Amino acid sequence: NKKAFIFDLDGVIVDTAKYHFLAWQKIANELDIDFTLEHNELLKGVSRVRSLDIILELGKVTASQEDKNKWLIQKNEEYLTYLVDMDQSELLPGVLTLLQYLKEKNQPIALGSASKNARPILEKTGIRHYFDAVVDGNDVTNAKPDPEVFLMAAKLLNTKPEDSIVFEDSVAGVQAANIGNMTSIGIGEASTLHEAKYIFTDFTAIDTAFIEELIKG
Ligand code: B16
Ligand code: MG
Repeated sequence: NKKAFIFDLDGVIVDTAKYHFLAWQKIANELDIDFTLEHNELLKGVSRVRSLDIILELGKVTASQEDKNKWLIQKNEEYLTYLVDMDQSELLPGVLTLLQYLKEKNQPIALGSASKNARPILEKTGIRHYFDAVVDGNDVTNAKPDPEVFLMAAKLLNTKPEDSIVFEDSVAGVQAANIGNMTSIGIGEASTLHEAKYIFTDFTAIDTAFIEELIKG
């Protein structure tokens, strides 16, 4: 069967997770909310709006919609400052090699990201042309762990969910892939991503034999 290779963006293709963290931490500091790297795991793969709610819940802060909107804008403006100088050097190890390999093998490739900033990041890192379909936070209404973003990507590639392979760094994203009946591959720490079918620390740990198995499987 025809396969679909679906990549998450933040934390899988580029290390923007650290920029999201720094931008949120700035807001949290201003609100006197303790926000650590451990708390940040909860935000990975989660939409901007939901991320703010999680931070406010951590600090037991209730806020008006007006304040929330203000902080959401502030957070994104801060985040965007980290993207200004972004180029291909910020691609995570092994990403480009895998994209090139899949292209050579004529495998359909899609992006499935919660981020509304996904498209400019693909352009800046020079990898937009590898993707046959791009689905991001502008296209979906339901955030991960809802599988909507991955199901939409598979559909655009004319591939069945069970023939789709998802690369994810977040717990919510791995759950979304599993709920969507797709093969989940966790990129990161096994202790965090234990719900994934396969787990690798990064793309350099994946060999071509494994990819060939996925293509044939
Ligand atoms: P934005 P992904 C997600 O992207 C991030 O993991 C998450 O931390 C972020 O809050 C979300 O995108 C929304 O991003 O504020 O740029 O719209 O991991 O699904 O590629
Ligand atoms: Mg991610």
